[in-house]
Amino acid sequence: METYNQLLKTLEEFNQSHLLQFWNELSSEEQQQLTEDINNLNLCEVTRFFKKANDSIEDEVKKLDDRMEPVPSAQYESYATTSNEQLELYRQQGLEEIAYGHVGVLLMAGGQGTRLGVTHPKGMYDIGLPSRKSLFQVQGERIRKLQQIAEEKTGRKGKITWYIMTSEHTMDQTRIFFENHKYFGLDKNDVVMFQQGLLPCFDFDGKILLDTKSHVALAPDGNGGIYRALRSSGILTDMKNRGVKHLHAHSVDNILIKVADPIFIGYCVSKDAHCAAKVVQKTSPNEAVGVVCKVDGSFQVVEYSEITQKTAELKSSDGSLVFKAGNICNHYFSREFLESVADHHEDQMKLHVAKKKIPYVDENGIRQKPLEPNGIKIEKFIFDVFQFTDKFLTWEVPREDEFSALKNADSAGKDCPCTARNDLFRLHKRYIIEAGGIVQNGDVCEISPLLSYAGENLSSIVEGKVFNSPVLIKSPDEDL
Ligand code: UD2
Repeated sequence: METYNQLLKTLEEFNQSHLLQFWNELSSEEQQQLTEDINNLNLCEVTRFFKKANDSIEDEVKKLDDRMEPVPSAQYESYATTSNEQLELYRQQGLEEIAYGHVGVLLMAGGQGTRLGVTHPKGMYDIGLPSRKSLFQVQGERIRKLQQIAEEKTGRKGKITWYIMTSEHTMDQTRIFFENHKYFGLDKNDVVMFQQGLLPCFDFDGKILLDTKSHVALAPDGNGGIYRALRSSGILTDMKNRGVKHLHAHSVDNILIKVADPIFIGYCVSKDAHCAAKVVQKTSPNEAVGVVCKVDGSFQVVEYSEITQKTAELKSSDGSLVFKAGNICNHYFSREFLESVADHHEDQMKLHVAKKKIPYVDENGIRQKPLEPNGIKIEKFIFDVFQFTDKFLTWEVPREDEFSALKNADSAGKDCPCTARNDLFRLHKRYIIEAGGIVQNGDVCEISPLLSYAGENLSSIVEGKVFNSPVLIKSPDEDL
C-alpha cells in the first residue's frame, strides 16, 4: 500500500495517475514490474518533452524556404571534383589515424526494421548475396580489411573500435548473432555494444499509454538518442581511454557503406571539423530525402516536406540543384564534439513527433490494436546537432559507389533487398572491369570485403581473366 500511495502521489503531480488504474488486479510480481517501469520514467522530463513535441507539431507545417541557404562552398567538397592527388592525401591521413587507433565506428542499429517486415535486427538480414553474408558481416569484414590496409601503409597495427548502438528490441539478438559468428574475425574486445534509451508513448492528450496492465508503452528515443546513451553507457569514457578521437557514424542498412572511410576521415581531420555529413546529390527535386543546408545561419537537415516545390527546383548556374545535398545518415564526429553535445546541448535537441498506431490497454482493461494513429512517439534525430557548431563540413560522394539503403520489402520495388543486391553487383562488376577482367553471362558479381575494400588489390587476380556470372571472388584465406 505504501508503494501504491507513493506512486500515486508522484503520478498525480504529472497528471498520469491512470497508470495505476489496474493496480488491484495485478499479482505482486506485476505490481513490482509496473513500479519499476514508473520509477524508470523521468516524469518531469518526459511530460516536458510531450509539451515541447506537441508544440513542434504546429511548427512542422511551416515551410522554411525563406530562411534556407545552401552549405557555403568552403564547407562543401565533392569526391568527383577533387583531384586524385588530394584524394590520396585525405586517404593517407585517414589511414594514419586508423593506424594510431584514433578511429571508431558508431553503428546505429537500434531501429526495429518495421518497414522491411523483419522481427530480428536489420543488421542480421541476408539480402541474398552469393556469399549469403549479412549486413553485419559485410560491415565487420570491411573494418578488418581497412585495419590491414592501414597497417600495410604505415607499418603500425592500429585498431578500429566498433561501437554498436542497439535498443531494448535489438540488443540480445545482436549480441548472440555476433557471438555465434565469432565477431566476424574481429577482436571481441574491439566490438562494444551499448543500448539507447526509451521514451514513453503518449495519447494525443499527453497521457502515457499502458502497453499491458503492468507495463508502460515504451519506444526507442530515435537515432539522436545516441548522444545521451554515449554518456550514460560510459562509451565516451571508453573512447577516451582507448584514444579514439574520430568517429564515423552510419546507419545499419546501407549495403555500400564504406565503413570508417579513410578519405572521409582524412578530409574531416585535415580541416579540423567537429562534425560532417556525407551526402549524395538528390536524383530529382522531388526525391523525398532531407537536404543538408543552413537555416537562419545554422547547419541543419531540412525534410522534403519543409520546402516548397519552387525551392526544391532551384538550379545553380552549373545546372545542379541549389539544395542538392541529400542526407544519407552517414556522419563524422570528433570525440570532442560528441562530449560537448552530451554535456551541453543534448537537452536543446529538437524533438520529432510521429503519430503512430500504438497498441494499448483501454480504460476497460482491454488491449486494443488500433487501425488508426492513436498516439505519438517522440524521437531525436542524429543530425539535429549540426546547428551546435560552425566547424561543419559536407562531403559529396557518388551514389552508385556509396549508397543503397535497405528500407522496404521487395514488394515496394525501391530501397529493398533486390535493389540493394543489384547496386552491389553493379559496383563490383565495375571493379572487376576496371581491374582488367571480363564478366559474361550476367551481372551477378560479389567481391569479398576481405579481398578488397573499395576495388583496390584486384588486378593480380582478375586481369585478363573471363568470369561467368554469378561471380564470387573471395580472399585466398577466407575459408581457412
Ligand atoms: C534516415 C535519415 C534520413 C536519410 C535516410 C537515408 C535520420 C533521422 N534520418 O532516415 O535523413 O538519411 O536515413 O537512408 O537519420 N535507429 C536507431 N535507433 C532508433 C531509430 C533508428 O538506432 O531509435 C537507426 C536505424 O537502425 C538505422 C538508422 O538509425 O540504422 C536510420 O534509421 P531509419 O531507417 O529509421 O531512418 P530513415 O530511413 O527514416
